[in-house]
Amino acid sequence: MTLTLHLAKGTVALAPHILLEELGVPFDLVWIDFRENEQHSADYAAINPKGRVPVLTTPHGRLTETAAILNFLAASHPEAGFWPEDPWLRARSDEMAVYLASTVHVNHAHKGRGSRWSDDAAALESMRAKVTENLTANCALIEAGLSSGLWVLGDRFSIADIYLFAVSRWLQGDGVKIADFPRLAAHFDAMQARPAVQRALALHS
Ligand SMILES: N[C@@H](CCC(=O)N[C@@H](CS)C(=O)NCC(=O)O)C(=O)O
Repeated sequence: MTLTLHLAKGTVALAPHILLEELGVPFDLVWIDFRENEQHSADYAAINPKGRVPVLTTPHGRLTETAAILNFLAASHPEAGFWPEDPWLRARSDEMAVYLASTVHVNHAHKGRGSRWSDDAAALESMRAKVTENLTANCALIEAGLSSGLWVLGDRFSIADIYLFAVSRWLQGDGVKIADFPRLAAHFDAMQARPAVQRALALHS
């Protein structure tokens, strides 16, 4: 049984897609059409009751949550070295992943997915109004954390870089100028230059 990734364009599911390309393992893609709200269809609920992407179907079963999927894939292919064995480096990679999942992604969602938190039009507008400010503050912290080298772990490429890139692609649309964060901008450019990233991106335009 090969791996199957359920994904949608412009989403965080780009991260596991890139990792599958980086690893060079066989995989299938199943695209979910957000314009048709397919993520909330009954058929998709049978695949992921959370109504979100990504989902990775593996020989063990289905897995949700970007960080868990990245960890699983990277740990299943230790030869690639994308999730270091060293406990400190592994924790630093997780530190970035957890920050992206729990804080940055959630701040981004306040622009287009505010109805998760409120039905009140004024509250939705108020949430949207904070998005650029919140993400700018998040980027300042990430920028400071990139001080030891090009990658999140300094000179070592890891799954944290893939995750950071997928989230960084939202910045422009959220009103954040990545050029104001030179290390983050250099990270973005370096990611875009990777052949595996280009192969994945070609399907997301
Ligand atoms: N915590 C989840 C969040 C996944 C998530 O929110 N994905 C978004 C796309 S970026 C989604 O599927 N949204 C669909 C919706 O809210 O209807 C993860 O990190 O994988």
